[in-house]
Amino acid sequence: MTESKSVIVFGADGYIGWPMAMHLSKLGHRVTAVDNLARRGWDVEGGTYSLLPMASMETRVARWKKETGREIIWRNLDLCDAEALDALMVEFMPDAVIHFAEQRSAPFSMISREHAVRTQVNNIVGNLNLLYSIHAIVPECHLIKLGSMGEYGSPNIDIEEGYITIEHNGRVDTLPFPKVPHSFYHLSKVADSQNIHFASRVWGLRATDLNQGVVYGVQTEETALHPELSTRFDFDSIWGTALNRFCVQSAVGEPLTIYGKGGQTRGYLDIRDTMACITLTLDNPPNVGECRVFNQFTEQFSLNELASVVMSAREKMGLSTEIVHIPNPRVEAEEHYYNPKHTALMDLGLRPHYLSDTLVTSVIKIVEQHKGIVDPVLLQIPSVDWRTGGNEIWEKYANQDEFKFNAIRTARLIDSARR
Ligand code: NAD
Ligand code: USQ
Repeated sequence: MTESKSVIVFGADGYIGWPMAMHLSKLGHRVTAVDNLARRGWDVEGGTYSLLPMASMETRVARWKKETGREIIWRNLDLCDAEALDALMVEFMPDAVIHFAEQRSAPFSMISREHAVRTQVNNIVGNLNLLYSIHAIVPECHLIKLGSMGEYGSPNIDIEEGYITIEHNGRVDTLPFPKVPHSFYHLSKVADSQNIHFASRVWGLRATDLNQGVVYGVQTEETALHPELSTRFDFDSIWGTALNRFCVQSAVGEPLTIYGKGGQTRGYLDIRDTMACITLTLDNPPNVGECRVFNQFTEQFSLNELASVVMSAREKMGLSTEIVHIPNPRVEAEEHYYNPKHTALMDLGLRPHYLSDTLVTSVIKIVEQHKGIVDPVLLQIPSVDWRTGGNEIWEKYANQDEFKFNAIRTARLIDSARR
């Protein structure tokens, strides 16, 4: 291990944040775990829940101490509360902060105007507060921020790691890579990236923006120590990723719901590789004023390929699977070029796990053990449609003639533009 650092993990009650806090604690870092438990509230609000039981943060840190003798300090704090954040930074004077604390569901951000606003305010304000606190209190601190591969969208050119050198009208410059994101959630990440880049330029902040692909798996060395250390596993149509949903759908005998043609291609990585990538990033900080961008994923699959990987992993275990293509509730390219670079973390020493192995050795077994608590309604129906966001406004004004006229005209314009 390299030197022991003071590290704050923001979003430490979440799917990735909790295993990360334990992993860094095991490596000997002094870890403070911070979360405002917003995500547990959003679950209550929408009637969703984790397939694996989740202990409270108090129980988790107590169990961690019992199993390992190591301490993780737990704080309930909202990143949007600037005063509380400053006090926390003064108390712990972190060498590095790892920022997972955002609303991370694309469908959630597309439910309504209120959800889009809530997502962007929570994410953009929280991140901006953090930039100010680092600048004022711990200017040497390394910000490790979780962004998303979906910030780039699916352009018809190779995707570079954050920056692209462009020659235009005889002049050349290296600029942030152009971004055409998939949702209002992904757009919040683009805004974060711009704010981080700006803060590095003007204040000399040291930052790594990790454009992460879809993370899968629930078992790390640390979560496996005790059931109370387990992390969450989402499967509903708001929070569950396609891969998680495919694993649960097949376990309960439902077909895998591929939205549209299934050519949508994304980057994927095992949760153990997320731990490794972030640890490598922490051990190799950027220079003062440097805003590094790494594309953090290990394999890429189209949805059709993903479904085939799940199907053949289940076949190896003697289990059957069916697939169905349903109308796509999202607006996205269903057949597209996709070639993002992802060599920076490999160059730092990442040794990837592979999806086909992890499904057989862990995910499918764990899902089979817990499938009894699955509510089939949460599994099947994509309850959010990208095109109808704003329906609540329609409902409010539906009886006013002028509104009806404008809304119908707008809908027709959009429809003809799409054709
Ligand atoms: P998660 O929803 O499980 O965890 C996020 C945590 O942040 C939650 O516990 C939530 O309560 C907390 N949080 C949200 N807003 C907060 C605030 N204002 N103050 C304090 N805490 C707050 O999400 P996750 O899957 O663990 O993702 C972590 C990060 O990684 C997110 O930023 C997400 O966008 C990014 N990411 C995730 C994936 C993935 O596949 N899970 C892929 C790419 C990027
Ligand atoms: N999809 C299906 N069937 C389903 C669910 C989704 O076909 O039952 C499709 C979607 O239409 C989309 C693709 O699967 O084309 C990926 O969707 P997803 O829900 O698996 O993942 P996404 O919405 O992209 O979001 C997840 C995380 C998010 C993270 C992102 C990384 O929830 O936090 O930022 O993955 S990335 O995809 O690289 O942007």
